[in-house]
Amino acid sequence: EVKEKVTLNSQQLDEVLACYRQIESELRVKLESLKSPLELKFGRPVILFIESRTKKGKSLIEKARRYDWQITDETIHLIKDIAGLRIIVQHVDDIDRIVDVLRQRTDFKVVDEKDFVRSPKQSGYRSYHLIVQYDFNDLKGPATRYAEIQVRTVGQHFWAVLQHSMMYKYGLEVPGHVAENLRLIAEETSNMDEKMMVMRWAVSRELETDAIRAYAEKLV
Ligand code: 0O2
Repeated sequence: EVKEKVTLNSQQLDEVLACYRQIESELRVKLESLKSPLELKFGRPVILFIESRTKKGKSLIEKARRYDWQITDETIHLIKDIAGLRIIVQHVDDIDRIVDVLRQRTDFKVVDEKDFVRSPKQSGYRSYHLIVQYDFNDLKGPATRYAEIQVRTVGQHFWAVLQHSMMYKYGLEVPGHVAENLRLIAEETSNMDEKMMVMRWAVSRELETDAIRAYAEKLV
């Protein structure tokens, strides 16, 4: 029943996924390359690490089924997160810095943005998501494809990794109190992120006002 939705044979699907793995590795090099200049500019490692993945055929087919999509060799490229990359930064205000840098690139183009930092998901999930349009060359020649880049703090990452392994995508019926507690923990994590950022302001002198000094002294 699932297979009927997919009019690609498994060799064609493998070829498509191989192209997205190429895109993943090309974009990864570009994002990794931002680390050194940012560290030099801000005097600290703004980007802690980068993660990336190309969706597995199985999870692509599941996604197509969820949305009731027909997957052909053309429509498969409308799925914009087959190649996904994640930038883990130190502080919440680093997210906007990275997003600004990404918006200015001419080797890919930001075509969509979702700000789950200022508008967290119902689950409590926080991250900044961008869809980029990327021109590249595969064995058949030039092509334009999409990829997703997520930007999040190490605090947001801590929450997302543990929450994901507990519930996300497993289709488990999660008891209401667990979901509610996870949401509260996301809130606490976000408060810690903010306190850490204020501590950085307090020690770095990049922002030095009486209000920040007073706030930093009060925080525990
Ligand atoms: P994985 O394992 O990271 O590859 P959709 O793409 O349709 O599932 P939507 O809302 O259209 O969802 O796209 P969105 O929200 O921009 O991106 C979905 C991705 O965000 C997920 O990718 C996760 O990486 C992440 N995400 C969204 N909500 C949550 C959440 O509640 N908890 C955690 N831990 N991560 C979340 P994938 O491909 O589903 O998963």
